[in-house]
Amino acid sequence: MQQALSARATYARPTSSRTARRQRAGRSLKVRSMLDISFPPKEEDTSNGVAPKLGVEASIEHELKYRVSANNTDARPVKLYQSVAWSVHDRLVDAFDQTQAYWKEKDPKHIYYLSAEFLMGRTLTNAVNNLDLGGEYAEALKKYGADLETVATGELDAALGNGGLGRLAACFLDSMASLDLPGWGYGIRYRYGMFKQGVKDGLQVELPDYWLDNGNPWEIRRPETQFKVGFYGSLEDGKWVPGEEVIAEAYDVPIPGYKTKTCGNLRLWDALAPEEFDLEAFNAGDYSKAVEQKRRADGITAVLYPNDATEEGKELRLKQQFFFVSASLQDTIARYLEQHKDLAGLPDKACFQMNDTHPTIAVAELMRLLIDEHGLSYDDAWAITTKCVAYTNHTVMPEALEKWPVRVLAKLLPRHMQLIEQINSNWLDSITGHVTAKVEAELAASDAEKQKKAAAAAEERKAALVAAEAKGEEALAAAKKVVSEEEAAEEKPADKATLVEEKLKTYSIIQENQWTKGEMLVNMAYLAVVGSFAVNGVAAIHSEIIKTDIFPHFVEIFPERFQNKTNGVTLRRWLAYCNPELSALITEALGTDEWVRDATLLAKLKPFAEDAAFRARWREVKQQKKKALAERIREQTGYQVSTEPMYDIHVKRIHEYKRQYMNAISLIHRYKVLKEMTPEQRAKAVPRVVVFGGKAASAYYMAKKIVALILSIGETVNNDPEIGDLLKVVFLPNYNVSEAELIIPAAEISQHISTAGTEASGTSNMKFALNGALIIGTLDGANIEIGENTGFENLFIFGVKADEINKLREDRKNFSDYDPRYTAALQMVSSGVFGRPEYFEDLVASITDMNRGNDWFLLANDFASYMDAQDAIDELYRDQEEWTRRSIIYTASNGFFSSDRTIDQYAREIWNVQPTPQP
Ligand code: NBG
Repeated sequence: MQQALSARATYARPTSSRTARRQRAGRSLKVRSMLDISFPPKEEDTSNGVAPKLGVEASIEHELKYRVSANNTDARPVKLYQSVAWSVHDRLVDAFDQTQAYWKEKDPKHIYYLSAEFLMGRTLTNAVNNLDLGGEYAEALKKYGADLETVATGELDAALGNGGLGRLAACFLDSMASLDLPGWGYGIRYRYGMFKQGVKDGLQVELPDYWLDNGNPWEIRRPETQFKVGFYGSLEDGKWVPGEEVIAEAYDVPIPGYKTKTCGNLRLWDALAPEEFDLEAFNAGDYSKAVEQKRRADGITAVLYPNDATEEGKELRLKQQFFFVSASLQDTIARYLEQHKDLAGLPDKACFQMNDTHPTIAVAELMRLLIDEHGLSYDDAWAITTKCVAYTNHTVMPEALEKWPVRVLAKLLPRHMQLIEQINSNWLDSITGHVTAKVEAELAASDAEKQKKAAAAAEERKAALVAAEAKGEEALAAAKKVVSEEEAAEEKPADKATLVEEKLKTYSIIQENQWTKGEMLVNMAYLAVVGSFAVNGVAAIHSEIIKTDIFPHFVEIFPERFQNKTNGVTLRRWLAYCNPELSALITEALGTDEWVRDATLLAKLKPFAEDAAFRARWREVKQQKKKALAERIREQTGYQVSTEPMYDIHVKRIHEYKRQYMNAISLIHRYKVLKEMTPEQRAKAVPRVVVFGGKAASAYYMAKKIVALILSIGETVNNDPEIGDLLKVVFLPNYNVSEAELIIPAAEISQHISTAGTEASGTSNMKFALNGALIIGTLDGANIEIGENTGFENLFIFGVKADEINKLREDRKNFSDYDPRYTAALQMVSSGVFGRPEYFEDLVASITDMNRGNDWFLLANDFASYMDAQDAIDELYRDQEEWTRRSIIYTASNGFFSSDRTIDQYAREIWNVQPTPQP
């Protein structure tokens, strides 16, 4: 049947041939193309132009001449990059084919990581080093007067993700392959990735990201692996007849493990029209109809997360989710059935990890495939589904916990809506006993209380009547009236059935929209919890919060389902490769580079923190990285920044909960203080370069204003001759993985200052810590575990705690304790010190005017303690020896946050997937 794994690569997207068209229109889409059998046996295969047996140097030359068509003497950087990349590609394909063939033979259980996002960044450096070819490539490139680092900058980032969630998925793939775990990622091949962020007239602008423009040497197109995915339509005799169909076509991205033969896979789906071009319509002059199908298919894989503020946007996003989930499940089932007779054993061979709620339609789609396509009974299908599917929650922010209107789901996926109704009704039936018992217990408790009260009231009334009787008939009549009114008003015993019904609603997967009466919603997180065998949060505190605040009633029913898996990052990309200088120093100190694989070895660095000579070398490296960042800042913004000041970094998606705004306000205060200082005082001040980076979602009104405010502060401060090098405020546009690789090693202090209880984990905090940046942060997400590992005394912790938040929010309207520094800074914004006061009006009001915003993220509450922490930072920075000592302690203490550790835990405690290395 399917030959995807052994088939050789196809590089360009071919113009649609008649064969291909017929193939796509055909009923069975799992077509083995004629091409598969015409390949020569593997040993003689030179069909890619280059046999990987060619040495590195020869293969680069070959690619340069034949694939990239550049003359090697005038090889421009991008062309050189392309040739190098293609030569690495060929080596990857070999590793890939061998691994996949081996796994096919051994047939181990696989993990399939379903994710709408994979924020891969660049591939070249990672691939070369994981394949352990760094030395050979460096040598070969000498001929061109180039080094790998420079050549690597010719690559465009694969930005198929928004932020931490997508980058985590990418780190996980690296760790899965490095630990020899049979696993694939599954996602969408977005043609334009995420938008590119530019700055124009002091505002963020969004530009399309044409990341595929120069071709993509890291993917292998699989025209022989296609699946039909349906949408809309109706149910006829219980069977779904879709009203629209597209074809999902696979692209494989090999994922090389670190110094192992194992090469995993990320399979991304592209959408094709069954009939790309309607010649009849074209000939009849209807040109737009002629390409209508293609246009619609293209829309599905065009961009990551289209704005979902409109109904159309919502539908498109759900369409994307279903598209990749359906193709991925069909694909795994097809591969499974190549080797197994019936689907009962699927849970022994496949686990689907749902990365947040985006892929949770998988629960319904797996049910549909098992029942409608493979003839299983509902109960058998449910037993299989709930053994195969696991769910990771990545957020407690209500707006990111997806809820699809029943209306939208029923229109787009009528059969799935029907299945979800059935799943929900079975679920509610299964817990009615539990809920009834709960209601009865509550009633019993409140009844005893009520009976006591009722008896006392009855006694009082009796006494009143007796007293009134003594006063005469009139008084008695009046008293009787009062008594009968009181008795009528007395609380009726609650109706148990109604109470049970009300309570059941809180467990229901389908719920009424609390803001729009009558609108019914499918709560995807609830569907995920009910359909999964394991549910996990991504940091210790977050896993507790999801148990107490998000799913408490589900915890009652299946407490064993809930787990924690604290996030991690790959030390390959985030230390070894992005900071080779520091890595060399670590390796020298430890006498081995084994720490790249076994991060616990970093702990052995601790004694070096006490060694002054080592500290000096540590500082030298930091200085070198600061220099590189300063250069980047100049290129990108035109600002010249010195490398002497403290480098203070705040990079992540722009969000009110992440509180870049609070940092901005603190900088206004810092500016004000510096302005008010005498020259003597200024000479003693601790200078800082403060770097922000991050994208604001295109429709996020406040976030865009926050970006504008930071840019405006920079504009004023950086051009103020009185301030000079004492303070620079820089907004580096288009923060992405490659920028992060440059920024993080240069950081001396990094900010992770979300309102406690809002940041599920954070992962950049781990990267900064491993690169020896100190942390200023709240007791939120993984900051807490970083504090536990590093020693809280080495962090700058401030702010209210997660368990105080609800109360403080309730009290916001009465809040009056505004810090004068906060008020004065905001006053400067309102009075136009940074320009455009009207533009910033709403932003200021959002944290000062309880009628217009309500400071939901508690900036006012935390500001004073934030400033104290900032003062402590300045103070410590004066003592460079102590600062460096701590920096080393950070790197030494945080090996725990290697994604190898995280993935090992997932593999053992959730997936039950075993390492399967090749001999
Ligand atoms: C993000 C959280 C981060 C966390 C990453 C990875 C979403 C929905 N969640 O705190 O905000 O580090 O997931 O787990 O993007």
